[in-house]
Amino acid sequence: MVTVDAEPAPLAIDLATTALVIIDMQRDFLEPGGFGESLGNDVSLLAVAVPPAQALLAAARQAGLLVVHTREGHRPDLSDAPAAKIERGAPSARIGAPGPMGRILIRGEPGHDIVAALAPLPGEPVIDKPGKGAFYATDLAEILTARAIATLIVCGVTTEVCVHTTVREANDRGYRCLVVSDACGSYIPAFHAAGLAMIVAQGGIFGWVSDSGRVVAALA
Ligand code: TIU
Repeated sequence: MVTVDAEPAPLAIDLATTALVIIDMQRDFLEPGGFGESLGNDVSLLAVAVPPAQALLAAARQAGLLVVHTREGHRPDLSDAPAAKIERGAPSARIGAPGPMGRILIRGEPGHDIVAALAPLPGEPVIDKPGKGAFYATDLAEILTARAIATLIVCGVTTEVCVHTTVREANDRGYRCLVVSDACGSYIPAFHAAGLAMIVAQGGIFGWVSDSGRVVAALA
């Protein structure tokens, strides 16, 4: 057991039943020419989350935690992409349209890859998800159950979209969620702050929030 300094209160975690879940640190969100930019965002705003996520990933691997990576994306034939999701945005920049990193948000394309700094190691599960939440239409729950995971340390992009949706899903499934603030990022700084505030409000209605320095210190 280790105790992580966090808001709204310190969190005691058993490393044997804790997983690090890194959400969607993909070129499609972090680099120009991908899905994030096609939505009208300044993708450079997410780069700040990479070094803290790298430190967290190294500490988690050193501590022997299960490390799970997720990627948002769709099948090349778009059969798992709802029309309501595809239709949004300019036709030339929609999901499936060609871009400088391949077809936007499509599995197997360069843009769908996780950024090199956070590349998964062989044996680390990579969850391909069609939605914002990592539990929807994936086998994440089965993977966590098989390892008796009870606590999730969560980081990635974007704070208020895929990180938040995943934390909400996980909270309802009974997981303790510890969100690592500086290892998350958003295109909209006010939403990053609000997303984190929502997690810890009301006594920690969705979970706990800490930062990479405090989590790495606890894992060491
Ligand atoms: N648009 C946005 O902020 N996020 C997404 O579409 N997906 C994720 O957060 N991964």
